[in-house]
Amino acid sequence: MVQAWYMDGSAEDQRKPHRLEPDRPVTEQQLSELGVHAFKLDADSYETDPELAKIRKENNYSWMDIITIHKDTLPNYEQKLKIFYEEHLHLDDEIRYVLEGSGYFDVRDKEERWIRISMKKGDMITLPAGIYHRFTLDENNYIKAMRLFVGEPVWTPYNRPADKYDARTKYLQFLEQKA
Ligand code: KMT
Ligand code: NI
Repeated sequence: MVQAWYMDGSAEDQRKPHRLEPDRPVTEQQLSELGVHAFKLDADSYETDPELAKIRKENNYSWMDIITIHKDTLPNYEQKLKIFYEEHLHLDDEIRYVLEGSGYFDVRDKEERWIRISMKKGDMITLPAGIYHRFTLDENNYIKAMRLFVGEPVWTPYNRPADKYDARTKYLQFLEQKA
């Protein structure tokens, strides 16, 4: 099961865990109420894994690439990390599958509190269109992840505030109907 927890408010290094004290863990059930879904797959066999093939087929994740985030491999590393950590949303789902290394996806809950999701090798996550979120490396400073998309990818992040978009309105309606 993916590990997730409420964050503290400290401005310390974003790569640190920032666990609230006392600890407030977040379950996969709580994440799914926010429209966030986490799965575990066998990352060593991603090239031939029938489970991954099934997920891609059932969800029309026709497009994929692999991104390696490390200071020696990613062009404009520092700048990209800054962009990833700006609170933003997308007009489409964000789907990531960790093949190596690790990192954190932070998502806002219904009361706008930050939840930190620890993503390690084998973890797949789907963030719904319209959810405010951000990404950071952790203290290992390395992640290799598959990015999946339905059709031709559009990566545009809309930094908060981005409330005028249809994807945001729809996401808020989804939360309402869950409440
Ligand atoms: C994103 O959109 O925030 C990213 O692609 C982050 C890196 S994927 C682990
Ligand atoms: Ni994003």
